Amino acid sequence: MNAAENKLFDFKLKVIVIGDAAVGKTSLIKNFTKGLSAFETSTKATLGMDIFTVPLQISKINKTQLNLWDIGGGSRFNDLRTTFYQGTQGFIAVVDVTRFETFKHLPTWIKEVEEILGKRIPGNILANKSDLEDFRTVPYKEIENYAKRQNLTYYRTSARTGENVNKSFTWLARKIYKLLVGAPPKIGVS
Ligand SMILES: Nc1nc2c(ncn2[C@@H]2O[C@H](COP(=O)(O)OP(=O)(O)OP(=O)(O)O)[C@@H](O)[C@H]2O)c(=O)[nH]1
Ligand SMILES: [Mg+2]
Repeated sequence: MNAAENKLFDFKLKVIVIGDAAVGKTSLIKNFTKGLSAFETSTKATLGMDIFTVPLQISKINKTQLNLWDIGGGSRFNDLRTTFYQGTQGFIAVVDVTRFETFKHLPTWIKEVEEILGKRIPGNILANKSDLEDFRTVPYKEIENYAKRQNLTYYRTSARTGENVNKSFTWLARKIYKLLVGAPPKIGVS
């Protein structure tokens, strides 16, 4: 990106998308950045990491760009992966509701981010593949309880139907944005 393009945005937000292999991270990002028609039933595993960039209309004053770092979930990227976490301002942790082990591994993913960054950052949990209700093995209540304990927000999503994809991604971007700009001043008479 050259200097002129750099000036186009007042805020650039970095969000990592994490979770086990094949939970649907890339599919969700593609749905968010390219729309429903981008869904593919057969996908290639992400090798290492990919970055997807999208402009967001969060405020009338500031132009914001969201950089989504799509982190390959395959275990062969274990060593490489954490180098991508530096400077991230938020995370989206994805679970595949048809594979219970992907939920079991969720705390490890979230802890890894906190350990690398040395602090808590805003994040949400996506219970993905909600369209595959007949094959669901993870009780939503368990995800909800875990999210509550961790003070995180959780959404049921589907990259296939688009359920809650926009809502969950923009919710996180807004949360990070608000933390960056601070709460707007209260106007009133004291
Ligand atoms: N039915 C359904 N299938 C999905 C959904 N999201 C992803 N998939 C499928 O799940 C498989 C894996 O999707 P990916 O998006 O490549 O998964 P990933 O998490 O990026 O995987 P890695 O890159 O290996 O970490 C593909 O066959 C997708 O079509 C969903 O919401 N519903
Ligand atoms: Mg992927």
